[in-house]
Amino acid sequence: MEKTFVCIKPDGVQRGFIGEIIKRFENRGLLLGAAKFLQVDHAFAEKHYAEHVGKPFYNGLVNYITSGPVFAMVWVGEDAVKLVRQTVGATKPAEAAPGTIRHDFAAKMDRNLIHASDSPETAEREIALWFAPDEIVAWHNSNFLWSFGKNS
Ligand code: 3AN
Repeated sequence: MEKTFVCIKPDGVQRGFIGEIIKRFENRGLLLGAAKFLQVDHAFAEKHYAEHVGKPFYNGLVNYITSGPVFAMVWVGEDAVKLVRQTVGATKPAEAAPGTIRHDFAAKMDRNLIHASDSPETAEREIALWFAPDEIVAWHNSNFLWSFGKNS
């Protein structure tokens, strides 16, 4: 099953959306694989945002994600990367579809609440950066096949 990385950024934590956001992924049928609440430092944030080095908004991104605690998670399911990106919504909240997290809880890109991996390859890299292998729990809840079962 595909895994993806999700991080509720400092604004999402401060504004009290951890529970709402977890609920949306649970509602989608995805399975929680790992979770932790932590404050990241600049060196760690630079690793996370390595692909954005040199862009004009890079320093702002690092400052933003280090400005308070974050809630990091792994979510599991078939096509988990795509499902999660769809539930998160477009990078710019003004362009995010109604019903998405960024539409429903955010107003501007600099405070877009949440990060989610944009491809399975990125997900692998980000999960390995944020979680040790033994922090990822391999389990299935009893509903898993009601969300990801295949008709035969
Ligand atoms: P997403 O978070 O939707 O995957 P990315 O990975 O393209 O978006 O960008 C990472 C973060 O960088 C975004 N969440 C956004 O806050 C910021 N960002 C992306 N493009 C810009 C831009 N043109 N100007 C300012 N900030 C940006």
